[in-house]
Amino acid sequence: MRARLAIKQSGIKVVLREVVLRNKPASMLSISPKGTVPVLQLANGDVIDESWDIVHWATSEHDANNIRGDLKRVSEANQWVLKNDNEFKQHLDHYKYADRFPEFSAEHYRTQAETFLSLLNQRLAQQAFLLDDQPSIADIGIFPFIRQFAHVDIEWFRQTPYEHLHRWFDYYLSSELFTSIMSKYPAWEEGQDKLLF
Ligand SMILES: N[C@@H](CCC(=O)N[C@@H](CS)C(=O)NCC(=O)O)C(=O)O
Repeated sequence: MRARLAIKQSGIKVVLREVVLRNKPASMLSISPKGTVPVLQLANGDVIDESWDIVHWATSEHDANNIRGDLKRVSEANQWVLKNDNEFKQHLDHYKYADRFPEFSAEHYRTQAETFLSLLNQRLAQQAFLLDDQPSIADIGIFPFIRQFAHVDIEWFRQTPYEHLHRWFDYYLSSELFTSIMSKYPAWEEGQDKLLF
């Protein structure tokens, strides 16, 4: 989702092939054997198969909405996303799939994840977005994970005291950007007409 958000924001057009994970196309596995999505193949044949790398590629190529900024901003965004991907994501997965991790309760995993929520909330109490008062790659890099977390138990999430995080979350949830990337596409099949995203 962060790759789609970044590509949309950048203004670049790519050809989209919707993948159903239980039926990964051989052509995808041949260029990225690790078998995760998203995968982006460039015109020169190079392959980028990490979502955050795709965010960097798209916003470096073209940054129609100026969400990338200078090196200092990029480096700060990297630190936030590293924290998200290395720490929060694990707690999120445990919370979301708590039945697969029965050593502890879902509430336990949720409490662990809350450390990150609280950090985001503190930051968002001081400014509109994660890096400053302008949207950045950090915001679109992290929003999809907060959305996943919130939807495990949206009523619980809504009654938490993280009011600044709620405001930021609602901003992205109701944004045209988010709506524009949520369209459903049919699974790609060999011979299908090219679909521009
Ligand atoms: N670190 C990778 C993680 C990608 C990832 O795990 N994607 C999931 C879908 S959201 C996936 O493709 N899983 C493979 C599967 O379920 O077979 C990235 O950010 O691109």
